[in-house]
Amino acid sequence: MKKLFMLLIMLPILLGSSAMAQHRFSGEDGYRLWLKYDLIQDQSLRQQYRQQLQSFFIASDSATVDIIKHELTLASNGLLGQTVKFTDSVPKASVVFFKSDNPQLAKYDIKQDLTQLGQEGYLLVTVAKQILLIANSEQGLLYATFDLLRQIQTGTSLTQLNKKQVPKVQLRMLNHWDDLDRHTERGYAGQSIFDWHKLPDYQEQRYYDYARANASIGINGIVPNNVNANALILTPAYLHKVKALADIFRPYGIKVYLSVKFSSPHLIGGLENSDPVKPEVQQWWQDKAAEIYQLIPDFGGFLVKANSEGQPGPGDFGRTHAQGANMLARALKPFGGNVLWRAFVYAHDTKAERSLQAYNEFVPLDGKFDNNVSVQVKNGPIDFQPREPFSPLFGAMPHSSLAMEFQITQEYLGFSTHLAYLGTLYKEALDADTHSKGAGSTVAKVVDGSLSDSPLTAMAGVANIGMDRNWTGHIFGQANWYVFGRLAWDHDLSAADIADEWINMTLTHNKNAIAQIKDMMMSSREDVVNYMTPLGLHHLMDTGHHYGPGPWVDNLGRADWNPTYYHRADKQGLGIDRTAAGTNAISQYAPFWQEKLADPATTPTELLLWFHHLSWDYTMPSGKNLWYELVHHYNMGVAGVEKMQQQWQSVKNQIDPNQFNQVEMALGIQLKEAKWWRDACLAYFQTFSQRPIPEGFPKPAHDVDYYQSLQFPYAPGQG
Ligand code: BDP
Repeated sequence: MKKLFMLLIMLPILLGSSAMAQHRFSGEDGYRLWLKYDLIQDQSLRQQYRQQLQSFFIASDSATVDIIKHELTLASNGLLGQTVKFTDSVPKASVVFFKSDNPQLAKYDIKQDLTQLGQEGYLLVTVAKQILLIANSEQGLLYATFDLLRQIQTGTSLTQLNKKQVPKVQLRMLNHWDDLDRHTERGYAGQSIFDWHKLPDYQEQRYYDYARANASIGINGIVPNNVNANALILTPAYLHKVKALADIFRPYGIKVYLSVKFSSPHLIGGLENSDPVKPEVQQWWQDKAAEIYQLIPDFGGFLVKANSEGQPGPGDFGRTHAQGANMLARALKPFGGNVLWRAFVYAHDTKAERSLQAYNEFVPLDGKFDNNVSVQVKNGPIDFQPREPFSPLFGAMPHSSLAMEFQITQEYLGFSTHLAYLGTLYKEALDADTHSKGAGSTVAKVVDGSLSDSPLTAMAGVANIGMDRNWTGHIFGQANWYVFGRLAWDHDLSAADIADEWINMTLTHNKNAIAQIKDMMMSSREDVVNYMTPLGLHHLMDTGHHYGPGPWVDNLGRADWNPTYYHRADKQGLGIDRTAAGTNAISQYAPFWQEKLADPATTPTELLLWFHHLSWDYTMPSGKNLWYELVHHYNMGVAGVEKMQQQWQSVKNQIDPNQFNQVEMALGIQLKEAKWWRDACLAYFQTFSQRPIPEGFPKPAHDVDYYQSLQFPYAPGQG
């Protein structure tokens, strides 16, 4: 009886645990990113690679060479199931690593000017049956190693390699918006990976894995702390922690930079203020630079957010951005450091419409920045919206170095539950033609310096990395980290090809599945644009946390924080007039664009409401009116997510069950939120348009009051 009783008690528990077990998936947790090195399943391919990669010659000994050897060992064991063999004999080796000063290289007929490779470039070539990796530095050889491994991971033939790679941009950087207490501003993948409390003594394995992943895609600089900087980062205790990170990252070719607070001389130096023209302030920064370089001889430099969103800056003393930036640049110059000075500024006491302000402040300073300063410009004139035109600063400062700043973390594109491949966004911005020096003056050419011979070229991405087991929360967030690095290295690569590589290395080798997933990725960002901010709408998100829609918000401390400032919906129509009749933001673009953007008929449809306030009855290129097209676009966004769900189901058998399940759940959230965005925005805009939802489209599930009542006090990543 007692036994039966026990069994009755246990039964639900047993049943419960077996039911739970159904939801536990063993397998890939995503930690290995795109560097999985699982055994190649195609036996003949594996056999071929085993032949071609039998033994390696790599001269010299250093921490970077150790990393190369370790990587080759991991890859050979994993991908080929073959123990790696290093040999001393160049003729006998199947793979030879040559630094360009190696005399044995003379025996090969390499018809290339190796000086062109610079300090980071490399050749990856097959000569007879040998594979040669040639570079001027070990860092170049490390990049070549990862390239070779990428060829193998993606199943590419090694018999006729003939690659010459030189990065197009000098500084390829991740900017972490991580606070010293491990909160990550706009971070959706858990706490910061930088454990400042335990540094310098406790050095997480993650730091090494992070460095390795970055090196594999060519990232060579990181800023571990938030642009909304804490002055404490420059105190000796923290500098020792920074040194520990720099020591770990160095052999991977990664330099550490720091975000600094402009008022540091006052805050931690005890000076009366931080006015950049004061000799004692200049001296303070010079001493600080010397102190840093004593600890970190290859320190990268400073990233500065000044006179923006409440941050201190030279403007506090009536000085210009150039005066502030140059003061820091001169302190770093003797040691080879650089300043990345952000152009994301908009002031509360300025009357000019927000999209005009960065240009108004910076263009008059063109040519006034020292040559170790780069002005770091967000891709669009407002703020990392799902779609923006290119920032008019690109092309308008020919005598300054301009760095591109992209956001990898999806602050405005659904956090870490929405699948939005940003390769297409980055390419759209880089390929945009500024027409500043005639047709073909693309943003990419401004950024890589080829249009104006900038002395310093850089691309920065605001990281989406945190302590989540898979680093980025959403597995597809890894693709955004990946594509950022690949494009910073070579902006001529295509978003589709990079997606292909990433899927192959991360998710599956199955050709049909790759095609499906690539298709999902390539249209995903447009889906987000459609269900959040179609046709050039922007800044419709809710306040503070920026989670979900808030087009009705009109009561914030500053006019230009309100979504109503940007969409200007009224009984007549929708959109902000940035033509000469309105804010005249179009005047900041080259004449080619001014002419096009002045007229809605010649304005790109996807940016119509960015530049024009149009009547609800305005006839769109489709022949339908604006209201219809708006509803249509919001619904296309939702339909896009539904399609992604179907496509994902179709690849189920080709994907690790754990990863499949995670993405499936996230797509479920994405669909719910896409509908939420659509319904909330349309219900709200309908109060102005006074038109019914056109036939064939669903009506919003609730009224505006309902959507307006939703509160999310604990949404992650708040500033
Ligand atoms: C905004 C973010 C804010 C950042 C700011 C910046 O909401 O958290 O501090 O950009 O780039 O988009 O400085």
